[in-house]
Parts: sequence; structure tokens; C-alpha cells
Amino acid sequence: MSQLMIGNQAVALGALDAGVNLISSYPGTPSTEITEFAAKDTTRHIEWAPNEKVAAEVAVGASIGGAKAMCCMKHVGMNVAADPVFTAAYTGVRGALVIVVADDPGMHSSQNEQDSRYYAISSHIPMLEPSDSQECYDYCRLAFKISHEYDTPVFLRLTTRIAHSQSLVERRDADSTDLVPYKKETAKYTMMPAFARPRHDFVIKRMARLGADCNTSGINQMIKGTGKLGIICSGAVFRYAKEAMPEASFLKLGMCHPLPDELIKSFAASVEELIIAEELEPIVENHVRALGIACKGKDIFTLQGEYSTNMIAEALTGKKPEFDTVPALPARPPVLCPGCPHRMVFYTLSRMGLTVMGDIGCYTLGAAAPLSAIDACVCMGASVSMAHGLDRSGAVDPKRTVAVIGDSTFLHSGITGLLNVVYNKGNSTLMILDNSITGMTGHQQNPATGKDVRGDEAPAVDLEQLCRALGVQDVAVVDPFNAKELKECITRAINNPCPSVIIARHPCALIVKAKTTPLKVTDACIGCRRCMGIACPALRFENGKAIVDGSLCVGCGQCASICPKGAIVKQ
Ligand SMILES: Cc1ncc(C[n+]2csc(CCOP(=O)(O)OP(=O)(O)O)c2C)c(N)n1
Repeated sequence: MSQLMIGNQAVALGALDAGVNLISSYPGTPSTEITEFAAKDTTRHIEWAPNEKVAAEVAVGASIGGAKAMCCMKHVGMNVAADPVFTAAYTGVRGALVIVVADDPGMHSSQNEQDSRYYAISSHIPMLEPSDSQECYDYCRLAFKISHEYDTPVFLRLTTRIAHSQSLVERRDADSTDLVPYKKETAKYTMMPAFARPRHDFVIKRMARLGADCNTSGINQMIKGTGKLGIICSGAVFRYAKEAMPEASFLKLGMCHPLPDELIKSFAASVEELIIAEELEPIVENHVRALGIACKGKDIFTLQGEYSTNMIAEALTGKKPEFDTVPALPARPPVLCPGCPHRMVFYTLSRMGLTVMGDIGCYTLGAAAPLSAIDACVCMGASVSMAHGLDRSGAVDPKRTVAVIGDSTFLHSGITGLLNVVYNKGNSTLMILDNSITGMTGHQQNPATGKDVRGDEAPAVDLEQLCRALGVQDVAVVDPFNAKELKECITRAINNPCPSVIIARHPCALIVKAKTTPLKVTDACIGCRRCMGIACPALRFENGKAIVDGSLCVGCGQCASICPKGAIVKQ
């Protein structure tokens, strides 16, 4: 029986039905739900790793052991995992290894729009790309098969639209979870120059074999149209293009690396005009041109954002499509939730006029007005290293600079930055905003929360002791709801001529289970608007006075603590 499900659930079921033994991942939108869905099956080993490099290494180890292993991440996670993955291309696998990478064209929840297909090309790893949930399921199973048969890791590339939209999935009989018995093969799995050179040779021959086989394996499909217009595409773009130009011929690529040269040549010869429609980079287009085939691609399509049926129809016909129906919706910029403990930190930093190196998490929203507290934010873990660089460059006064990072992000890649500050005699101040969860990606556990991927008890790292062990002598813990103490703590730390860590600890508003009473504004309000400066969605200003929206307010009292007239009180 078919079931309606999102692509991520289909990938999880595909892995389980392929007989996966182990999944190790780090959360990242739009890939997170794969591991969460899979973890519902308690018969397999499934875990959250502290970062993508560790996740990939765990999966590589398992696959060398003879297991079917998988790891999942968002596109920027591949930057972190790249080191083990590139060399795992050389070692190959004993069992199987599937690496799911979810790209985010349009940056729905990412800091850039990188195209993971380049990773497949440069690491010499084959990459499959599904175009709906059924293919997410089928291709995931196929990826395990290809991995074992060709002795290679295999990428499964998703995009946000495929990961998060729903279509029907029919499951098939499951494969066994039996392990391939382990065998010591030092020269295959120990990559030092003398052993790696023959493996590089193997990799090149393996890719040539895959490149030849993908012309006939059925993963890439030719769909005949009138023969006038031919479109080469994959993933979500195939669905848009098929709807926009139903008469066209299609070469639908299920494998986006390596590309099927013979199929491309015969497809090109069968149509009058060849179009390459692909989101992000002109990868297929460049390949087709290198084959000496004329085509149109990025000369009519953009490098940026998500494509759509209408956008493709307009680019190919020059006319605005009649079936354009979706009205422009009002913008809804993301905001920190009511009761979010990060709010007071940014209000305080902003009022103190400090230079703030930010990091990736819910707390990146501290950059938005009216908090406007963050000066820069680049990637996970960068805040503390950037603050050190800024301090050491002499460009700013270290006494006026702090770095902020979340608990999950600190454990992901902030630890080494802090170690660097200590080692190189810096005196940065790092604030770890410990809300006891990985909030941004939807509440995943991490090594500091005391729970594992299934919510079962796990050892919790002690952040204070960890920072002390790295050599930070000035470590303080403060509740950010206590505005006075928070400010005193920051003032002391930035004036301290040594590295300081402030752990601002208060649980995420969405995991606090206690019943709360909303606040209200009394007649004592003088309309000074100070409370509006904390950017709480539960507060608005009307007719010269602040108003609390009781349906949103969680009664955290952060606004009350800064009201000069004590006009915000419990109901
Ligand atoms: C390399 C990389 N992996 C994953 C992500 C997705 N991601 C964004 S923020 C974040 C963690 C946020 O958790 P935390 O640091 O605890 O802060 P919170 O959101 O709870 O405030 C993750 C996993 C990313 N942006 N980059």
C-alpha cells in the first residue's frame, strides 16, 4: 500500500529497508528528519554525532567493518565532513556507505547556496538525485547497492523541495541486515602514499566503469516528446520543467555524477534545441558543452534560488504563464520566540555597544533590528576564532569584543577555537548561550543535554569543566533572565586580561513545560518604548502604550525587568 510522506521520511525508510546497520548524522535543515525518522526503529544503531566530520568518520568505520552505514547532513555540513569523505573515496567500503547531502537553493535556512554536486565531482564519488519521495526511497536503496557493488561511498543529493514535500511511496521487501564479515586489508584501508597511489588508480577506473554503466542502467531516463525541444534536468527541476513544457522531450538524470555521455549525445541528436535546466551551478551545462554540444542553460536561467514551473515556462516561452496563481505573501521575518533566553543577552550586548562575533543558531537572530547586536556571522564555530582574529589584528579593542555561540555549536566546532585563544595568549570573551538543546534545527539532543537521539539518558558533558580543561581560568555561569547580573558578568569578563567564558544558561522557551501566566501592562506605562527594544513578538505598541498579547506571552518577565516604571506585571 502506498503512503504519503516527505522525501526525508522516504530516505529513512529506504535506508531501513536496504538493511542499514548504522546511521550517524549531525542535524541541519533540510536533512534533519531523516535521522529522526530512522531512529524510531530501535533495532539499528542510530546516533547524533557532535559534527558532520565525526558522523562521516563513524559511518566510514562501520562500512569498513562490513556494515551498511549512512550519514546525513545539510550542504554546509559537507564542508566539515570533506576530509574523511574524500579519502573514503579511495578506501572504498566493505559493507556500504551512503552519504546524504541536502542542498538548500533559495537559502530557506542556510547561510549560502553551495552546490554539492561539485563535491561528487572533486571526490570522485557517484551521486544520485531523486525527484520525488518514491525516488527518495528507491534511490536510497539503490545507493546502498551501488556502494557495495562498486566498492565506493555514494552520495544521495536532496534539495529542500524534495526533502520536505510529500508524495506517495510504495515500499518493497526489505534486504537483510547481515554484516559482511570483517577482514583485515591494510593496504586497502590505510591511506598513506604507497597504499593510496594504487587506490587512486582504482578510483579512476571505478568512475570510468560507473560512467559507462549509467548510460544503460536505467537510472537516467529518456522521455520522448515532439522532438522540438529537449530538456536535460534532475530532481525538483524535472517536475517543474515537465509541468511547464509537457510536449518537450526529457533526459531525466537520476545520477548527476558521473554523467551519461552516450545518452546525452543521442538525446541531443534527437531534438532540435537543447536546454539544460538546473538549479545553482551550471554543472551539467558545462559538461554538455565540453562534449561539443550546443545548448542553452545559464544564459536563460539564474544561478540563484529555487526554480519553479512558472519561472521555467517564462524562460522558455518568453511569456508570463497563465497558470500563475500564488499571490505574493507578506514577508514574515523570523524572530526569537517569546520567552527565548537569548533575547536579554543581545539586548544587553547591544546597549553596551560591544562588537559581537556571532555564530549559527537561533541566536543569529540577535543580528536583526531592533536588537542589532551582531557584527558578523560566517559559519558554525567561527565566532570565537573570529573574535580572536579581530582582537589580535588590533582593529578593535578586545575589551569591547565578545563572541557568542550556542551549546550545540560550541560542541560542534567551537571547542578548538577556544583552545586556540588560550594557546595563543588571547583574551577574548566567549558567551556560550546554553539553552540545553539544538534549538534552530528543531530540538535535537547534543552531548551537553544528557539525552541521545531517542531521548534516552546519555552522559552530559560539563561545559564549565570542559572550558577549564581547555585552559580558561575565568569561567562564569549566569541566568540571562537576571539582566543585572548578566551585565555585571559581561563587564567583568571583558575587562579581565585573560580568556573568559560566560555560560548564559536558561532552557529554550519551547522545552520549558511549566505552565505560565501572561503579563499585562498597567497604567503606569509612560510609552517610553524601552520594552520594544527586546523584540518580543508578544509585545506591541498602540496609542502611545505597550500592550502584551496574552496569547503569545509566556510570562518570562524579560520585558518587565527593563521597564523603568515597573508597568509590566503578572496578570
Ligand atoms: C556545518 C553546519 N551544520 C549544521 C548546520 C545547521 N545548524 C544551524 S544552527 C545549528 C545548531 C544550533 O544549535 P545551538 O548552537 O545549540 O543554538 P540554538 O539554536 O539552540 O540557539 C545547526 C545544527 C549548519 N548551519 N552548519
